[in-house]
Amino acid sequence: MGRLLIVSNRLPVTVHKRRGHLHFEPSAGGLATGLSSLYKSYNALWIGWPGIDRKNSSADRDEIREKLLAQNCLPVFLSQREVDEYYNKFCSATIWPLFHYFPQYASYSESAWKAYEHANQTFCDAIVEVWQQGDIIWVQDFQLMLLPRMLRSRLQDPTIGFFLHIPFPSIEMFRMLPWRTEILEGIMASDLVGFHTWDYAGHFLASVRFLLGHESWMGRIPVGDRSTRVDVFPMGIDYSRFASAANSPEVEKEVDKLNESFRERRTILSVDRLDYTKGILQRLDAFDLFLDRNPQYREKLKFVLVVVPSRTMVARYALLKKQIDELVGAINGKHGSLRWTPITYTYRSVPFESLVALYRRADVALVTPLRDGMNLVAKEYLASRTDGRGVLILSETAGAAKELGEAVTVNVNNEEDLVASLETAFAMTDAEQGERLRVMQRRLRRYDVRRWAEDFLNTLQETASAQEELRTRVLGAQARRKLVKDYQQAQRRLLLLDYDGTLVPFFSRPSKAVPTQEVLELLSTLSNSENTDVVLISGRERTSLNGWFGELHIGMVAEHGVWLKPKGADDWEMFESLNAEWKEEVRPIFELYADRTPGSFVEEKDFSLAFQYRRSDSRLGDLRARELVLHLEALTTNLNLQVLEGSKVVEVKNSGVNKGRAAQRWFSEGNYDFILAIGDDWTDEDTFRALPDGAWSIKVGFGTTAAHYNLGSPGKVTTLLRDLLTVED
Ligand code: ADQ
Repeated sequence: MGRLLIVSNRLPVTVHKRRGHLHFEPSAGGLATGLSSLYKSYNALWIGWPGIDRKNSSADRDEIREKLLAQNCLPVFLSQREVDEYYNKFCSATIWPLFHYFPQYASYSESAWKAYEHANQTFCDAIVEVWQQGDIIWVQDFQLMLLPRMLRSRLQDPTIGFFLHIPFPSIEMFRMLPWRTEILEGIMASDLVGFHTWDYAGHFLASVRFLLGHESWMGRIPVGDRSTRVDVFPMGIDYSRFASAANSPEVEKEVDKLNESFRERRTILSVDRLDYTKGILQRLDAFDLFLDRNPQYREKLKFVLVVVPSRTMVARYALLKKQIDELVGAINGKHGSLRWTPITYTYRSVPFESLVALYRRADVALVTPLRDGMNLVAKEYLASRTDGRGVLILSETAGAAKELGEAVTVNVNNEEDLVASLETAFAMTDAEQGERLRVMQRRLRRYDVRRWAEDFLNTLQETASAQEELRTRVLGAQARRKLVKDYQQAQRRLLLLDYDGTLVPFFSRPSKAVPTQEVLELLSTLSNSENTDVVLISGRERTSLNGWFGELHIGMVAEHGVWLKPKGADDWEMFESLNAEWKEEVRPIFELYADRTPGSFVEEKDFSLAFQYRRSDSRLGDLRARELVLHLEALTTNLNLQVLEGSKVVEVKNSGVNKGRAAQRWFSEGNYDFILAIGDDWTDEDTFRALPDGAWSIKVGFGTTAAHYNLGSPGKVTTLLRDLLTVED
């Protein structure tokens, strides 16, 4: 296996220049702290910005590079101006607010977007320089959403994973972004896309479906000759680091100091990066109200508010800082006394041991972001409570709430709820605290940051191998040449061709899928070639096929094998005698589902009924289809009928009739030495399975199939058919 290239905006090491000397310090933030503890154990190279202006560092660049490389880090140098435009404007003032459901804070600037593109390009150049075949690239977060696509266009079949650490918002938010298509296409070039929760993954899939028109199947989105997998990996923490630090003498000493200063008082702790998404002001307001309502707690508790400076260059953050300062002052003024200051406020990064000591000393952790991708502070608090005490109050809108059901969860917009949660926390018995903690701790210990990374990387490897398999199944140049040669040298040929989705793409209404002139001419030329039989095997009813292809010298199969029309025959014949009385009973059920599903309709053929929902909202359509199938299965057990689910269609027909049995009629009668079957959906699988050895079979699109090869689209099928007719010199 090659190396692991981790790519993120910031390196886990930040470089500062003070009084002419370079200093290398660990970076802050969830991603850096999470991944840095484990990347050293992989054969990894971490690629990112070292946090120092390109201009300031120009003379020292070689030294920085060398020292960072010794720590397996490769710096990407950006100027302060580039960082201002790309990071402070586009990332922090466009993507961040929009993805956290603050559209009113989002600004849309073309020049910031250009800077974002340019920065992604700079990262791409740096990676292209060091990438070797076999290396795995793992791109992190919203600063680099265009990077996967850029890399795919420059490297030969790279393996790329992408993880988004912030929420992926609902389509109603995401569609507001002027560059939404570019962003989606950028991410979609990855082999694997990871999110913290199913909600985010679902929102992403909905945006891909709605804005790019790509459907997904079991978290896989096939596009062209590859597919993108979307999955959920809730990020964990370095659990044992926190748990063992909690009992260390250094932390013990820090806890003693805290005890001295807080004395017997109960403590509420909150720890955040300075950010409006973290709900710091709302939390303070709720604390104010809690003190109003609960005078018995006066002088008996302490609210420890720790805020780490962040994005201070962005005006909104500077304003938030001012608002927090003022509100803390106001609450302390209102409730405090000479002996007691209710809120202890720290605005700086806190050393690890002090942080763990705070976690250990806090009776309650108040983690109430308005919106948060995951929130690692909540998990760090739990891991540090080796003493089996402590209550976590957690906002429903933090990704972590999906895993931490035993926390006291709150709706942060409901101040009453927040106040009540504090009352609940203070009233909770030690036994209950311990019980809740133990369940959450067990989960966090198992799925720690190492498992998270391993899980992501294993899934990425699996996806890459599946991609490789897919590539080998695609009808490549060599197999194609052999197919054309076999066709041209054969004495008797049979072409079994499906129509919808194979010769023409799908349309929202089946009646619109009229054959193009090109398809008609191709079918005509092929069927007029010597010793060549062309058979159209379709699910459509006879009238459409007759209307479109009646003039051609070809064989036809309608309604998935119910009706056959041999070449040159005037009339259709029934494959075997069938009855359709069942339709009277089943039709009302179909109609009921169609009435309840806007955009759907019931298609009636001689021996089948179909619920077509390609034009419906696809989530509703899929749901109704599943309900309909269950309903029908119960009803049709005694009726010798089969229920089939296809691409946006549920169909009921007489059992025992299928395309494979119809196709057999042709190849068992003619003495063919070349047979080619092409189709795109489940009904064509019957044809593929029925084929004799040595026949060629091609599925249009990707996914599991009995066919030997895949082709990407109907356009590629027509090109292949044209190639059959082209004799090479
Ligand atoms: P962040 O928004 O940075 O991360 P979070 O997950 O809470 O948020 O991580 C913050 C990290 O910084 C924690 O490890 C914490 O210990 C540390 N920290 C916070 N305040 C500190 C202080 N004053 N001193 C020292 N350390 C401090 C983004 C997303 C999150 C997601 C993570 C990981 O916004 O939703 O959980 O990435 O994917």
